[in-house]
Amino acid sequence: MKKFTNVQDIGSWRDAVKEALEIKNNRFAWQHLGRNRTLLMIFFNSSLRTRLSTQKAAMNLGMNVMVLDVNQGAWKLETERGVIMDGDKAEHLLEAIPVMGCYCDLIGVRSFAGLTDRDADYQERVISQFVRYSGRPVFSMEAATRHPLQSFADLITIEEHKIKERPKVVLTWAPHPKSLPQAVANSFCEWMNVTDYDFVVTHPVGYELAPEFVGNARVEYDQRKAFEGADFIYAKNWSAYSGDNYGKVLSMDRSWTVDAEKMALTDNAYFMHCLPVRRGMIVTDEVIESPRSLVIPEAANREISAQTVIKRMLEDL
Ligand code: AN0
Ligand code: CP
Repeated sequence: MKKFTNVQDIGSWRDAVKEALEIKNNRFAWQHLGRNRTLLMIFFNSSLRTRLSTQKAAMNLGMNVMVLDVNQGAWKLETERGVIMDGDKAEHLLEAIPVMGCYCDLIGVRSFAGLTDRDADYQERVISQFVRYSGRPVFSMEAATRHPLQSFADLITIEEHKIKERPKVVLTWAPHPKSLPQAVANSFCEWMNVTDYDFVVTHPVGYELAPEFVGNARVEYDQRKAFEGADFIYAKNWSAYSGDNYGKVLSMDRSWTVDAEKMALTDNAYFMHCLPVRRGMIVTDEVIESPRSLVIPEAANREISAQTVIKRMLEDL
């Protein structure tokens, strides 16, 4: 594997989950692959899970790991070509990327959407420059429009817990005080849409996601109706995608918070969220602490999704 930025890059999802579960059962069996190999993780944004799980995954494979927090101690990077660099940015990505490529064998990049210029975000300008100019295999640790390591971990978690061949999986918008990217929701849609699950998306009017991500999913504006008979409830906030409202918070309506009364409409569904989560806004304490909450196993599977991707990249070096 030379690149991991979207669901297509993983190939067969069933083979990928099978391989992930083999790795989970024997995570130190491929230590030889990473010997004398170096992973460079580059963060333009904060992280807890991605940072720790990806480093752990690389260490399980015997790799050395270097981490660069671009906003803490590195030169401020210009990302647009053709600008006169007379401001506060001391270095251009077009030099920084090939330089970083010189010091490592694989690169992981986290670079969130800016949420001001929709076209720029949806063209994935930052991660695509890493793919093009680093000379190394590159994987996304959440880019502007997708978070594939998260979605892969979510898929593994659903496969481990489902009791029906075709479970009903519901992605629900939930309120949050800050503008958040659509990346986690987009990516979850993209990964659910390659499975044969019964997949439903529910959100208030105005929070429609990009049609290329929604695909053939059923969109249901009535959250309670969407929850009926569900096997998995996947909560996430995202800011508006549509037109002039791009990146805006249109509503903080707490009637969309996932609570026990709404979970009672489901078929004893599991609750999922990628974390970090705001209690009282996205979900009540009662639901996230209940035995049906999968948030911790889901986070644990981030190590496994990362290890599967890194293993495949090492095998192809
Ligand atoms: C980020 C987001 O919504 O994309 C990261 C989630 C994994 N969340 C926050 O910034 C709170
Ligand atoms: N779920 C996730 O990606 O968490 P972090 O932002 O803490 O890495």
